[in-house]
Amino acid sequence: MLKIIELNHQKLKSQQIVDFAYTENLIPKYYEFYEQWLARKLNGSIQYLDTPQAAKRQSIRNLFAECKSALVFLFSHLEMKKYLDEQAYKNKMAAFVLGYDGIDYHHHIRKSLNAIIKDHFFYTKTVVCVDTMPLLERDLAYQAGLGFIGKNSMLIHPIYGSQVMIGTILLDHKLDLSQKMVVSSGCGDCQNCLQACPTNAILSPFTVDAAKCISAFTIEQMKRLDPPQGFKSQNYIFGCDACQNVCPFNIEAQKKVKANQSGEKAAFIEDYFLKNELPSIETRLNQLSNHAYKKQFKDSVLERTGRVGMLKNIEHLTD
Ligand code: B12
Ligand code: SF4
Ligand code: SF4
Repeated sequence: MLKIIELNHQKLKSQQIVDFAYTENLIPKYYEFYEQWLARKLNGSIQYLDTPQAAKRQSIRNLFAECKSALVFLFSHLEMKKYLDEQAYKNKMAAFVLGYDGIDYHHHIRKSLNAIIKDHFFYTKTVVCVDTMPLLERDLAYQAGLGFIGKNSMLIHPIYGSQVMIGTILLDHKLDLSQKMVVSSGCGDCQNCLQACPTNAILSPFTVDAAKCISAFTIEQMKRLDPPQGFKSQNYIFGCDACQNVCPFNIEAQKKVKANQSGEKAAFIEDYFLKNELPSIETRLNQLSNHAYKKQFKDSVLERTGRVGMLKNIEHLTD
């Protein structure tokens, strides 16, 4: 199987997969940290994390009873991140929004992993996980040897940095593959991310308070709640990369890639939200119906937030 995937290296690269790893370790190492995080109510208004489903994360078997192993993949949007940094737009968006040709990374990753399943695992039972399953994805990627957990709580690949999304194939049997060594933490004495967070959402190393995080406020909270203090200092209208921008691993990783902007949808989002002044975007959104917005941003991550959610983000920056 490894041979087949190696042969298809170009194919993996074309899907923006920069690394993958195999693991038979189905118990998260830091589940207790997750429980304590919930006990402190650091999930803020993200209710779905704190339900009877939460405990499912104690073992991958709770999610897929026959599971024996996992293949964990990292999908990178670093080239888009470099492109956006070079443009230095006044309005900012997290790079993952535009990074997969402007297509929602859930769709992109699901499609890629389903194609791998069709080629290599069509004979067996599998489960694809991207973001939404009760699975601690960073913990799994860490245990699979794909990187370490930084103080900003990101999974950081030692070469490709943290501008990577995680996608997983769970399998009902073991593969004849070797497992990578766990990567030891590279943070050392660095505190850049804690200092750079505009809203002080990183309370202490590894501990993010979702109630204070710009990413949560702009992506998860559709209602017109008060923004976290410090929100206005950065002009992030969707997502936030501030705690990754200052990370030495990302700065180094960026030096090794070429800036790349690709995809019609990404170009459309860039034109609409990054090349225009906020008040004119606000006017435009106000003149649009919810239905028309959904149609224009179909298949992008902006579809989920909807017109009202985007307007909320922008209004808080312009008022
Ligand atoms: C809820 C959620 C959020 C919340 C809460 C984030 C948080 N830090 O907890 C909000 C909305 C704020 C958020 C924001 C973002 N998110 Co988010 N999010 C999730 C989601 C759905 C669940 C995460 C979760 O359970 N959080 C609770 C905390 C306690 O768990 P955790 O962060 O996984 O942390 C684990 C480890 O850090 C470990 N740990 C704790 N202490 C220590 C100490 C050591 C030494 C070690 C090794 C480990 C360790 O304990 C935890 C349990 O195992 C995951 C997808 C998934 N199913 O896992 C995506 C996910 C974590 N998000 C992702 C991304 C990309 C982001 C953003 C960068 C998006 C953006 N640009 O705007 C920001 C980054 C903010 C930040 N600094 O974390 C990616 C992360 C990829 C990566 N390279 O790490 C994920 C994995 C989605 C994906 N499929 O790729 N997110
Ligand atoms: S994503 Fe932004 S607001 Fe959230 S922890 Fe990182 S820097 Fe702070
Ligand atoms: S900025 Fe520094 S402390 Fe934060 S994750 Fe990167 S290396 Fe670790």
